[in-house]
Amino acid sequence: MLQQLSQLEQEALAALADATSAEAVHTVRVRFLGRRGKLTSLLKAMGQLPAEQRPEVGRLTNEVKVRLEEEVSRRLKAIEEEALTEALLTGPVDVTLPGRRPPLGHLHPLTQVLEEIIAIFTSLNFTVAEGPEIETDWYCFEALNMPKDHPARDMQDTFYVADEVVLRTHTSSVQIRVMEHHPPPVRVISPGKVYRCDADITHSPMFHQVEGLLVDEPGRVTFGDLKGVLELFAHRMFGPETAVRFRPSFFPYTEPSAEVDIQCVGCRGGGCRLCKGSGWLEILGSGMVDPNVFAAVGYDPESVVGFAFGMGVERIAMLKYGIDDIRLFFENDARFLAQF
Ligand code: 2NM
Repeated sequence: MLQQLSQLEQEALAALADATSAEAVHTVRVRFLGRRGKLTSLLKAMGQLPAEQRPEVGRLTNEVKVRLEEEVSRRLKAIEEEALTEALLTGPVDVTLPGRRPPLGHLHPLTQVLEEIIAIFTSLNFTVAEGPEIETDWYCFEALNMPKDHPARDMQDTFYVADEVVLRTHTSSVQIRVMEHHPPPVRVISPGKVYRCDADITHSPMFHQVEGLLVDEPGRVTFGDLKGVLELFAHRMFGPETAVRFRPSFFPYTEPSAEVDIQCVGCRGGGCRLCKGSGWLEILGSGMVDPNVFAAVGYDPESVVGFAFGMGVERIAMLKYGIDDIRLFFENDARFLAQF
């Protein structure tokens, strides 16, 4: 009887070891431990044993039963783990792949270019001034040598908030405010949003400008200083090998006035679609501040000299990165923005 019991245990353990699925384990369990299983039959046969042997055999049979139940649980657990590992390694999920990093944002390309422009001028000891985006006619036009009947006002397609109140068309208005409150010397740039009633692939009704102003005593500021500062700016922004030229122009608030061109970044001067065949790209406007502007802010036009300049941040960014449509900056398409 005891030998039969031991044989039965070995047989059951071997069958469990061979069982590779949960169903197979269950079949083995029923075969040995079920109500009509082999172990149960053996227990029933115990009735034929001499009474003094029964407790000992009963105890051993029970021990075998417990051991086999434990082995059944172990096998089921092992099979489940194997199946999971197999599923993870061969299924649609590759657990050996590195995790996905959450996407990190960064500054908007216009903010990056704006900060770069500001860094160049602050390195030359210009300070930064800001002012209101809603301006009076005086700060936006009148003080800048553009009286009501001045043809230059037609050049500005202005958003009117009320009679005499406008969305600023340039940040020169900030420099008028600076000069009103500070005697010379003045060395300031004014970055910020400006508004013009205009919209196509190179014009947005809202865009960003940086204007600059330097005022000092006569003899301490010349057109040569203007050229030096703006050439340095162009070289830092577009590379030291970039050719720069000054071309005569007109602005109501400067005399003489000049537009600054750089050698085309698309063709290096040979002529292409970007520069419309000229080999040059306009990057900003500039000039020596008109005495009428100094008079308007209460400076003595005879005892101060200054230069000023203004640029569009979008235009600089478009030229620097070869972007052909200004609207890309404002559509917030992450596929565009992520490139900068
Ligand atoms: C430009 C071109 C030339 C300019 C003038 C002034 C001020 F307030 F001092 F008169 N600020 N900015 C200026 C001069 C702006 O932008 C194309």
